[in-house]
Amino acid sequence: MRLWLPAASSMSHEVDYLLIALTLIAGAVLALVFGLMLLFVFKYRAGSKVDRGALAKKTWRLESAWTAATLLVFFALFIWGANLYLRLSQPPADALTVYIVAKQWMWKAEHVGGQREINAVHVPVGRPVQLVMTSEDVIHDFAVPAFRVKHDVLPGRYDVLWFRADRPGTYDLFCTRFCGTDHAHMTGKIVVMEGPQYQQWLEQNGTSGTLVADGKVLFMRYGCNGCHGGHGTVRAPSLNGVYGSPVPLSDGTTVIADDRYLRDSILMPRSQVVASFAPVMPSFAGQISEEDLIKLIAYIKSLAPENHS
Ligand code: HEC
Ligand SMILES: [Cu+2]
Repeated sequence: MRLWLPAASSMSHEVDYLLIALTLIAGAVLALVFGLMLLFVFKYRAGSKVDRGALAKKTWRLESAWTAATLLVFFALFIWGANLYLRLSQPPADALTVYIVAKQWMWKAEHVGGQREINAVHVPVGRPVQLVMTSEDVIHDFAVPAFRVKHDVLPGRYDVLWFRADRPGTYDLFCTRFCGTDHAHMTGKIVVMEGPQYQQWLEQNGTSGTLVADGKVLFMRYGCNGCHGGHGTVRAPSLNGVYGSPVPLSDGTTVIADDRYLRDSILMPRSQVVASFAPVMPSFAGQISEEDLIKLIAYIKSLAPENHS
């Protein structure tokens, strides 16, 4: 029997250290409090012959010293935990994107090259991978214990989780949010491969169209190019180079155009209107499936910045 989970990602040891430290400190506090309590219960039990006379004097020095010490220890733990949490929630800029669509009761994965799989995700070793995830029905939760990562997957929005797998192998994927009758069977495998094998896998599973190529077709089919093509009658912002760049909005704020922003722009255009444009873009909510959305977004991401020469 294995007592400790395999550790297969760049963050797994750090998460383990934090967990061990928290357990040890909580254990020490528990032992101290309960130890003293039991000691006094025994020592001052009814009828025992001990001096109950002179009560110890309260000293402010002692009071403030132990209060400050406790505060410091727990504050240090907070900083440690918050720092790790923030790094776990910030995918590196060079991360490879894989799209995940959850539904009762399966995981669908789509790679940028158009490769699709169900209840499995193939990733290369040693490279940061970010999963852009959404659900077609209820709330699910993507959890890979060997990587020490888990994240809720919600309908109607994108949630991002990232990891860097450091050891080739096959690792369990679980849904850890109770999501209906077959929740317990909503499992899968993360297959971590060496670079060359991964390339081979990509080639063998390549389909006719990449996400970008399919997205381009959809961009025409849904009539996006009528406004965003640059020669329509409606004035709409050019989408070239928009991904990853700051977008000034009509309410005076600025957002960085990430996957989430692009998604919201298509489904809820009124929620974030680009500064100096009229809010005339129709909402496509309910008309575009999650899989088509992924393709449209992949296509928009592929549009290179314009040359302002
Ligand atoms: C009727 C014209 C029209 C159509 C059709 C249209 N859009 Fe738009 N779109 C606009 C306008 C105008 C804006 C700027 C105002 C706003 O943000 O709502 C915009 C904004 C956007 C933005 C944000 C751009 C930025 O610079 O931040 C994205 C992304 C986008 N549209 C994608 C699409 C996609 C994908 C489609 C097709 C599914 C589409 N649009 C269809 C008019 C249109
Ligand atoms: Cu689930």
